[in-house]
Amino acid sequence: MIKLCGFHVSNYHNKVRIALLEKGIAFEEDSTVTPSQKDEYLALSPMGKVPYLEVDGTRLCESGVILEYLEEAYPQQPLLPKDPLARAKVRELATVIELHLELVARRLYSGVFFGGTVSDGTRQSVEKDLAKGVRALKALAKFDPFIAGGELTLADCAAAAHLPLVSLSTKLAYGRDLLEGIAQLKPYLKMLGERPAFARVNADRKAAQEAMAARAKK
Ligand SMILES: N[C@@H](CCC(=O)N[C@@H](CS)C(=O)NCC(=O)O)C(=O)O
Repeated sequence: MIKLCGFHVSNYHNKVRIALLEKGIAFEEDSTVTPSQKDEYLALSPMGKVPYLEVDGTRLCESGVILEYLEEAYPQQPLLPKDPLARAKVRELATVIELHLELVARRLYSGVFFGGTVSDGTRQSVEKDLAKGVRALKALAKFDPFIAGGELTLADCAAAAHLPLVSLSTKLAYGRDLLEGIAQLKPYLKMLGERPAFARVNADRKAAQEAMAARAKK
C-alpha cells in the first residue's frame, strides 16, 4: 500500500497528491507530517523535507522521483507521453518550473509568508533570476490546452502546485505578480482547477492555510 506523508499547504506534497488522484491510484495519506531537522524525522526523510512516500515499508523522498516512480509502477492514466523526446519535453518544462521559478521564488518565502524580511540583495537577485525562468516558461509552455500540449502531464501537476505560489510571493514582495506577462496562465490554471483532482487539492490547501493562519493569530 502507498502512503503519502506531508501536509496540505506544501506545494511539493500537493504536486504528488494531484498526480496520485489524477492517476486514480489508491493511497493513504498522513497530512500531519511537517519538515524537521530532528534525528527521528531525518531517519524517515533524509533531507528533513516533505513529502515522502511509503511503499510497503520502503520510503521514497523527492517529489520528482516519486512522480517518476508512480509513472513506472502505475502506467494507467499516464502523465508522460509515450515518445521519448516528448517525455523529455515534459520533464524539461517541469524542471524549468521547479528549478528556475519555484526554487528562485522560494528565497522570498520566509520574508513574505513567515514574518521575516526580504533584503534588497535578495529582492534584486530573485527578480533577475525569475526573469530568466519566466522567459524560459514563455518559450516552452504550450497552453494547448495543457502546459505541454494536448495531454495532461506531470508538468501540469508541477505548474498547478508551484506557479500560484510564485505569483503570490512576488505580489507580496514586489507589489506585482512577476508572472503577469504570461497572459495564458490564469485561464489555464482556472481550467486545471475545474478538474476534480486539482479542485480537491486546492480546497484542502485553502482549508489548511486558514487553519494555519488561525493558529498563528492565537
Ligand atoms: N526537492 C524537494 C523539495 C521539497 C520541499 O522543499 N518541501 C518543503 C515544503 S513545501 C520542505 O519540506 N521544506 C523544509 C525544508 O526545506 O527544510 C521535493 O521535490 O520533494
